[in-house]
Amino acid sequence: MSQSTVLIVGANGQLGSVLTDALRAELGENRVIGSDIKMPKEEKGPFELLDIMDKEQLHRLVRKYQVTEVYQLAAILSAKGEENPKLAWDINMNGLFNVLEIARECNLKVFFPSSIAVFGSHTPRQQTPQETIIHPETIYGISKAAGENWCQYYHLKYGVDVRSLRYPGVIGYQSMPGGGTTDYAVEIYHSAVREEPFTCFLKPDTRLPMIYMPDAIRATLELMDAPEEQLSVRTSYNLASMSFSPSEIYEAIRKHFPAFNIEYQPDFRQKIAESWSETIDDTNARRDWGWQPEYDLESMTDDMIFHLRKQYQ
Ligand code: AKB
Repeated sequence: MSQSTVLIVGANGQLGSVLTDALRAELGENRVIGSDIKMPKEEKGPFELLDIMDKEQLHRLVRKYQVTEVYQLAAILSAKGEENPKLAWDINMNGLFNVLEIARECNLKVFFPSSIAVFGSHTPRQQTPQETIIHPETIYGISKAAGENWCQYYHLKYGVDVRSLRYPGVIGYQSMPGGGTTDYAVEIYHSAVREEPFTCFLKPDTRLPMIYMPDAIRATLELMDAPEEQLSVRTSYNLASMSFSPSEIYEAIRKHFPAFNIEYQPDFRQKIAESWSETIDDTNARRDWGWQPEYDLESMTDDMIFHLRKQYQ
Protein backbone atom coordinates (compact mmCIF):
# COMPACT_ATOMS: atom_id res chain seq x y z
CA MET A 1 0.00 0.00 0.00
CA SER A 2 2.89 2.42 0.74
CA GLN A 3 3.74 2.86 -2.97
CA SER A 4 0.15 3.41 -4.10
CA THR A 5 -0.97 6.60 -5.78
CA VAL A 6 -4.71 6.96 -5.44
CA LEU A 7 -7.27 8.87 -7.48
CA ILE A 8 -10.60 9.53 -5.74
CA VAL A 9 -13.41 10.22 -8.18
CA GLY A 10 -16.25 12.04 -6.40
CA ALA A 11 -13.94 13.42 -3.70
CA ASN A 12 -16.35 16.19 -2.67
CA GLY A 13 -19.16 13.76 -1.78
CA GLN A 14 -20.32 12.52 1.61
CA LEU A 15 -17.99 9.51 1.69
CA GLY A 16 -15.40 10.86 -0.76
CA SER A 17 -14.43 13.88 1.30
CA VAL A 18 -13.80 11.84 4.46
CA LEU A 19 -12.11 8.98 2.58
CA THR A 20 -9.77 11.44 0.85
CA ASP A 21 -8.64 12.79 4.24
CA ALA A 22 -8.23 9.27 5.64
CA LEU A 23 -6.14 8.11 2.67
CA ARG A 24 -4.00 11.26 2.82
CA ALA A 25 -3.32 10.56 6.49
CA GLU A 26 -2.26 7.02 5.57
CA LEU A 27 -0.33 7.57 2.32
CA GLY A 28 0.72 11.22 2.45
CA GLU A 29 -0.96 14.22 0.87
CA ASN A 30 0.68 13.99 -2.55
CA ARG A 31 -0.19 10.35 -3.10
CA VAL A 32 -3.94 11.00 -3.01
CA ILE A 33 -5.47 12.99 -5.86
CA GLY A 34 -9.00 14.26 -5.27
CA SER A 35 -11.28 14.84 -8.26
CA ASP A 36 -14.84 15.97 -8.78
CA ILE A 37 -16.94 18.07 -11.16
CA LYS A 38 -16.48 21.10 -8.87
CA MET A 39 -13.54 22.34 -6.86
CA PRO A 40 -13.80 21.57 -3.13
CA LYS A 41 -14.60 24.34 -0.62
CA GLU A 42 -11.20 23.82 0.94
CA GLU A 43 -8.22 22.35 -0.94
CA LYS A 44 -6.16 20.11 1.32
CA GLY A 45 -4.03 18.38 -1.32
CA PRO A 46 -3.80 17.78 -5.08
CA PHE A 47 -7.19 18.17 -6.74
CA GLU A 48 -8.37 18.02 -10.37
CA LEU A 49 -11.64 18.82 -12.06
CA LEU A 50 -13.09 15.64 -13.58
CA ASP A 51 -16.44 14.79 -15.11
CA ILE A 52 -16.50 11.00 -14.82
CA MET A 53 -18.20 10.80 -18.23
CA ASP A 54 -14.99 12.24 -19.74
CA LYS A 55 -12.84 9.14 -20.25
CA GLU A 56 -10.00 11.10 -21.88
CA GLN A 57 -9.61 13.40 -18.89
CA LEU A 58 -9.67 10.37 -16.58
CA HIS A 59 -6.92 8.77 -18.67
CA ARG A 60 -4.88 12.01 -18.60
CA LEU A 61 -5.07 12.15 -14.80
CA VAL A 62 -4.06 8.50 -14.45
CA ARG A 63 -1.00 9.16 -16.64
CA LYS A 64 -0.14 12.54 -15.14
CA TYR A 65 -0.01 11.24 -11.55
CA GLN A 66 0.96 7.62 -12.37
CA VAL A 67 -2.13 6.49 -10.51
CA THR A 68 -2.24 2.88 -9.28
CA GLU A 69 -5.67 2.83 -7.54
CA VAL A 70 -9.01 4.46 -8.34
CA TYR A 71 -11.93 4.87 -5.92
CA GLN A 72 -14.94 5.48 -8.18
CA LEU A 73 -17.37 7.18 -5.80
CA ALA A 74 -19.24 9.48 -8.21
CA ALA A 75 -22.91 8.46 -8.41
CA ILE A 76 -26.48 9.69 -8.26
CA LEU A 77 -28.18 8.18 -5.19
CA SER A 78 -31.52 6.41 -4.75
CA ALA A 79 -34.00 9.26 -4.23
CA LYS A 80 -32.37 11.73 -6.64
CA GLY A 81 -32.04 9.01 -9.29
CA GLU A 82 -35.82 8.61 -9.45
CA GLU A 83 -36.16 12.23 -10.69
CA ASN A 84 -34.20 11.45 -13.86
CA PRO A 85 -33.61 7.70 -14.24
CA LYS A 86 -31.91 7.96 -17.64
CA LEU A 87 -29.36 10.49 -16.36
CA ALA A 88 -28.74 8.42 -13.20
CA TRP A 89 -28.14 5.32 -15.32
CA ASP A 90 -25.77 7.18 -17.67
CA ILE A 91 -23.69 8.65 -14.86
CA ASN A 92 -23.63 5.59 -12.64
CA MET A 93 -22.88 3.10 -15.42
CA ASN A 94 -20.68 5.05 -17.83
CA GLY A 95 -18.65 6.39 -14.94
CA LEU A 96 -17.90 2.85 -13.82
CA PHE A 97 -17.20 1.63 -17.40
CA ASN A 98 -14.68 4.41 -17.92
CA VAL A 99 -12.88 3.45 -14.73
CA LEU A 100 -12.95 -0.30 -15.47
CA GLU A 101 -11.69 0.17 -19.02
CA ILE A 102 -8.78 2.34 -17.91
CA ALA A 103 -8.09 -0.06 -15.04
CA ARG A 104 -7.82 -2.88 -17.58
CA GLU A 105 -5.48 -0.89 -19.83
CA CYS A 106 -3.31 0.57 -17.05
CA ASN A 107 -3.44 -2.28 -14.53
CA LEU A 108 -5.17 -0.27 -11.79
CA LYS A 109 -6.75 -1.51 -8.59
CA VAL A 110 -10.35 -0.26 -8.24
CA PHE A 111 -12.85 0.37 -5.47
CA PHE A 112 -16.55 0.48 -6.40
CA PRO A 113 -19.17 1.35 -3.78
CA SER A 114 -22.32 -0.72 -4.05
CA SER A 115 -25.29 -0.40 -1.72
CA ILE A 116 -28.12 -2.12 0.12
CA ALA A 117 -30.15 -0.60 -2.73
CA VAL A 118 -29.33 -3.70 -4.81
CA PHE A 119 -31.96 -5.53 -2.73
CA GLY A 120 -35.67 -5.35 -3.54
CA SER A 121 -38.98 -6.35 -2.04
CA HIS A 122 -38.47 -10.03 -3.03
CA THR A 123 -35.19 -10.19 -1.08
CA PRO A 124 -35.38 -11.61 2.48
CA ARG A 125 -35.43 -8.47 4.65
CA GLN A 126 -33.94 -9.97 7.82
CA GLN A 127 -30.28 -11.00 7.85
CA THR A 128 -30.19 -10.63 4.08
CA PRO A 129 -27.63 -13.18 2.85
CA GLN A 130 -24.66 -12.43 0.61
CA GLU A 131 -26.12 -14.53 -2.21
CA THR A 132 -29.81 -13.72 -2.54
CA ILE A 133 -32.55 -12.39 -4.81
CA ILE A 134 -31.33 -9.16 -6.40
CA HIS A 135 -34.28 -7.40 -8.06
CA PRO A 136 -33.73 -3.74 -7.16
CA GLU A 137 -36.63 -1.30 -7.60
CA THR A 138 -34.78 2.03 -8.00
CA ILE A 139 -32.61 3.03 -10.93
CA TYR A 140 -29.78 3.58 -8.45
CA GLY A 141 -30.16 0.00 -7.18
CA ILE A 142 -30.35 -1.34 -10.74
CA SER A 143 -27.15 0.52 -11.65
CA LYS A 144 -25.39 -0.77 -8.52
CA ALA A 145 -26.48 -4.38 -9.18
CA ALA A 146 -25.31 -4.14 -12.79
CA GLY A 147 -22.11 -2.43 -11.61
CA GLU A 148 -21.34 -5.27 -9.20
CA ASN A 149 -21.64 -7.77 -12.02
CA TRP A 150 -19.46 -5.67 -14.32
CA CYS A 151 -16.83 -5.53 -11.57
CA GLN A 152 -16.86 -9.30 -11.23
CA TYR A 153 -16.73 -9.65 -15.04
CA TYR A 154 -13.65 -7.42 -15.32
CA HIS A 155 -12.02 -9.41 -12.55
CA LEU A 156 -12.78 -12.82 -14.07
CA LYS A 157 -12.11 -11.91 -17.70
CA TYR A 158 -9.28 -9.37 -17.44
CA GLY A 159 -7.89 -9.96 -13.94
CA VAL A 160 -8.70 -6.42 -12.77
CA ASP A 161 -8.36 -6.25 -8.98
CA VAL A 162 -11.69 -4.57 -8.29
CA ARG A 163 -13.21 -4.63 -4.80
CA SER A 164 -16.59 -3.50 -3.57
CA LEU A 165 -18.83 -3.07 -0.51
CA ARG A 166 -22.62 -2.90 -0.27
CA TYR A 167 -22.79 0.12 2.03
CA PRO A 168 -25.73 0.61 4.35
CA GLY A 169 -26.78 4.25 4.97
CA VAL A 170 -23.65 6.17 5.98
CA ILE A 171 -23.85 8.64 8.88
CA GLY A 172 -21.18 11.22 9.65
CA TYR A 173 -20.74 14.75 11.00
CA GLN A 174 -18.04 15.78 8.51
CA SER A 175 -20.20 15.90 5.37
CA MET A 176 -23.84 15.91 4.25
CA PRO A 177 -25.32 13.18 2.06
CA GLY A 178 -27.26 14.23 -1.03
CA GLY A 179 -30.24 12.55 -2.65
CA GLY A 180 -30.40 9.30 -0.68
CA THR A 181 -33.18 7.52 1.22
CA THR A 182 -31.09 7.17 4.38
CA ASP A 183 -30.21 10.91 4.47
CA TYR A 184 -32.72 11.55 7.27
CA ALA A 185 -30.39 9.80 9.72
CA VAL A 186 -27.75 12.52 9.21
CA GLU A 187 -30.18 15.46 8.97
CA ILE A 188 -31.89 14.53 12.26
CA TYR A 189 -28.67 15.13 14.22
CA HIS A 190 -28.19 18.58 12.68
CA SER A 191 -31.76 19.56 13.60
CA ALA A 192 -31.32 18.31 17.18
CA VAL A 193 -28.06 20.19 17.73
CA ARG A 194 -29.55 23.37 16.20
CA GLU A 195 -32.46 22.83 18.63
CA GLU A 196 -34.96 22.77 15.77
CA PRO A 197 -37.85 20.30 15.32
CA PHE A 198 -37.30 17.61 12.70
CA THR A 199 -39.66 16.47 9.94
CA CYS A 200 -38.89 12.88 8.93
CA PHE A 201 -39.70 11.65 5.41
CA LEU A 202 -39.95 8.01 6.59
CA LYS A 203 -42.49 6.41 8.95
CA PRO A 204 -41.39 5.93 12.59
CA ASP A 205 -40.94 2.15 12.36
CA THR A 206 -38.97 1.97 9.08
CA ARG A 207 -35.86 0.03 10.10
CA LEU A 208 -32.82 0.26 7.81
CA PRO A 209 -29.18 -0.86 8.02
CA MET A 210 -26.78 2.00 8.79
CA ILE A 211 -23.08 2.50 9.51
CA TYR A 212 -21.12 5.26 11.24
CA MET A 213 -18.53 7.02 9.06
CA PRO A 214 -15.39 5.84 10.92
CA ASP A 215 -16.55 2.23 10.51
CA ALA A 216 -17.43 2.82 6.83
CA ILE A 217 -13.98 4.28 6.15
CA ARG A 218 -12.19 1.53 8.07
CA ALA A 219 -14.17 -1.17 6.22
CA THR A 220 -13.16 0.38 2.89
CA LEU A 221 -9.47 0.58 3.77
CA GLU A 222 -9.43 -2.91 5.30
CA LEU A 223 -11.03 -4.43 2.20
CA MET A 224 -8.59 -2.61 -0.09
CA ASP A 225 -5.63 -3.76 2.05
CA ALA A 226 -6.76 -7.41 2.30
CA PRO A 227 -4.57 -10.01 0.53
CA GLU A 228 -6.14 -10.90 -2.83
CA GLU A 229 -6.23 -14.62 -2.13
CA GLN A 230 -8.49 -14.07 0.92
CA LEU A 231 -11.28 -12.48 -1.14
CA SER A 232 -14.10 -14.80 -2.16
CA VAL A 233 -16.59 -12.12 -3.30
CA ARG A 234 -15.88 -10.15 -6.46
CA THR A 235 -19.35 -8.72 -6.94
CA SER A 236 -19.71 -6.78 -3.67
CA TYR A 237 -19.47 -7.68 0.02
CA ASN A 238 -22.49 -7.36 2.32
CA LEU A 239 -21.46 -4.98 5.12
CA ALA A 240 -23.39 -4.66 8.38
CA SER A 241 -23.05 -2.51 11.44
CA MET A 242 -26.33 -1.36 13.08
CA SER A 243 -30.01 -1.17 12.12
CA PHE A 244 -32.57 1.24 13.53
CA SER A 245 -35.80 3.07 12.74
CA PRO A 246 -36.54 6.83 12.88
CA SER A 247 -38.28 6.42 16.24
CA GLU A 248 -35.26 4.60 17.68
CA ILE A 249 -32.72 7.20 16.55
CA TYR A 250 -35.09 9.91 17.82
CA GLU A 251 -35.16 8.28 21.28
CA ALA A 252 -31.36 7.96 21.30
CA ILE A 253 -31.01 11.68 20.46
CA ARG A 254 -33.65 12.69 23.02
CA LYS A 255 -31.40 11.39 25.81
CA HIS A 256 -29.17 14.38 24.92
CA PHE A 257 -31.96 16.82 23.97
CA PRO A 258 -35.12 15.99 26.00
CA ALA A 259 -37.13 18.80 24.33
CA PHE A 260 -36.31 17.64 20.76
CA ASN A 261 -39.45 17.19 18.61
CA ILE A 262 -40.08 15.00 15.58
CA GLU A 263 -42.94 14.94 13.09
CA TYR A 264 -43.48 12.27 10.42
CA GLN A 265 -44.39 13.16 6.84
CA PRO A 266 -43.55 10.09 4.74
CA ASP A 267 -43.05 10.74 1.02
CA PHE A 268 -41.97 8.68 -2.03
CA ARG A 269 -38.82 7.60 -0.17
CA GLN A 270 -40.96 5.44 2.14
CA LYS A 271 -41.58 2.97 -0.69
CA ILE A 272 -37.87 2.83 -1.52
CA ALA A 273 -36.99 2.17 2.14
CA GLU A 274 -39.60 -0.59 2.38
CA SER A 275 -38.04 -2.38 -0.58
CA TRP A 276 -34.67 -2.58 1.22
CA SER A 277 -33.42 -4.93 3.93
CA GLU A 278 -33.79 -4.31 7.66
CA THR A 279 -30.72 -6.28 8.70
CA ILE A 280 -27.76 -7.71 6.77
CA ASP A 281 -25.73 -10.90 7.12
CA ASP A 282 -22.09 -9.94 6.55
CA THR A 283 -20.50 -13.31 7.46
CA ASN A 284 -18.35 -13.30 4.30
CA ALA A 285 -16.77 -9.92 5.12
CA ARG A 286 -16.09 -11.03 8.71
CA ARG A 287 -14.57 -14.32 7.57
CA ASP A 288 -12.56 -13.13 4.54
CA TRP A 289 -11.01 -9.90 5.82
CA GLY A 290 -11.91 -9.75 9.50
CA TRP A 291 -14.66 -7.10 9.36
CA GLN A 292 -15.91 -6.00 12.77
CA PRO A 293 -17.92 -2.80 13.35
CA GLU A 294 -17.11 -0.68 16.42
CA TYR A 295 -20.05 1.72 16.76
CA ASP A 296 -23.67 1.11 17.77
CA LEU A 297 -26.55 3.61 17.85
CA GLU A 298 -25.65 4.92 21.32
CA SER A 299 -21.91 5.40 20.77
CA MET A 300 -22.52 6.92 17.33
CA THR A 301 -25.07 9.34 18.79
CA ASP A 302 -22.66 10.45 21.54
CA ASP A 303 -19.91 11.06 18.98
CA MET A 304 -22.14 12.80 16.38
CA ILE A 305 -23.53 15.19 18.99
CA PHE A 306 -20.09 15.90 20.46
CA HIS A 307 -18.71 16.89 17.03
CA LEU A 308 -21.79 18.74 15.76
CA ARG A 309 -21.96 20.83 18.95
CA LYS A 310 -18.42 22.01 18.17
CA GLN A 311 -19.36 22.74 14.54
CA TYR A 312 -22.42 24.81 15.48
CA GLN A 313 -20.71 26.72 18.35
C1 AKB B 1 -29.16 6.01 -0.39
O1 AKB B 1 -29.97 6.18 0.54
O2 AKB B 1 -29.47 6.10 -1.58
C2 AKB B 1 -27.73 5.65 -0.06
C3 AKB B 1 -27.54 4.18 -0.06
C4 AKB B 1 -28.15 3.34 0.97
O3 AKB B 1 -26.85 3.68 -0.91
N1 AKB B 1 -27.38 6.20 1.22
